[in-house]
Amino acid sequence: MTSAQSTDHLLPTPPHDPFFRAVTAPAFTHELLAGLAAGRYAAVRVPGFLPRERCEEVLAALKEREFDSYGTNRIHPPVMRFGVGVSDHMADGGVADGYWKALEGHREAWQGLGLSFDPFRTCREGIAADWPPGVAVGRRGGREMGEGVAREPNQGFQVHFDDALREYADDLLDTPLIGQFAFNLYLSVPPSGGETVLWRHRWQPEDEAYRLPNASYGYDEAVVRGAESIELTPEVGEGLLIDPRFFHAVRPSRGDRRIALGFAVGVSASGRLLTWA
Ligand SMILES: O=C(O)CCC(=O)C(=O)O
Ligand SMILES: [Fe+2]
Repeated sequence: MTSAQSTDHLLPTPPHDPFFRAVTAPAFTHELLAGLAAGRYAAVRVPGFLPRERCEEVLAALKEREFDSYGTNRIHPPVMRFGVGVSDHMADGGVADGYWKALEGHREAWQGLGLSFDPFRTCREGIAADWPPGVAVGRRGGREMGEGVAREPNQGFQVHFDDALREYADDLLDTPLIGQFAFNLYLSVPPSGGETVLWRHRWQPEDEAYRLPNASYGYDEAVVRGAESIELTPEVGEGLLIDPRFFHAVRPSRGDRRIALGFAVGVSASGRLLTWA
């Protein structure tokens, strides 16, 4: 036996934070949402959150349509999407007028799919089914924000975090938020790759040294070096809520499209959940 083999079992196990974990459950319960907001969990997964027939209906309709690409300077490698997200319409720390105009086209495009149900409403209401303060689409200046987008990051998402408090100069929504989640519902997943990775690292000022060039949303992966991580392989129909202030990434897909419905979820001071995209 070589000395390497004989001492393998003596290698120190890296320390683990018991609160940095993904829980899998049959539904998004009050305890799980409160725990995610409080920092007791990093992610909550609900397999079969949207029944398979419903996933297939939305996927079949989306597959007939052309997806657009996100602004390719900021989002590189390109991510395809169907629908409008506010991140493409940020201007001077606020939201450009073009967002509201683009949302009109977005609503027409989603209505044009002719679905038998509203997938964003179904997801939103499913998340809040055991959350008495309820859920609504967030508003800005009295106007309703976008409900969600279908995103296709076949070449992955760079390491990044999402935090509306840091991304916008003032409150993004009319109601200030005391917590934030990111929601994804997977409609199509590749046979390999496409994992969502979360790191136990939140943004700190020194991290700006790792920001990728050209006003990218992403950071060099060295920014999370040494941090504990969780890798999640999405399943069709799964609903996932994460704490998006942890740095996260999506790995490139191989073999099939990776398409997810997504929106941001804020927790308002009254406890009401407010979504936007
Ligand atoms: O597609 C995913 O699994 C995560 C995408 C992401 O970055 C987010 O939802 O904030
Ligand atoms: Fe993200």
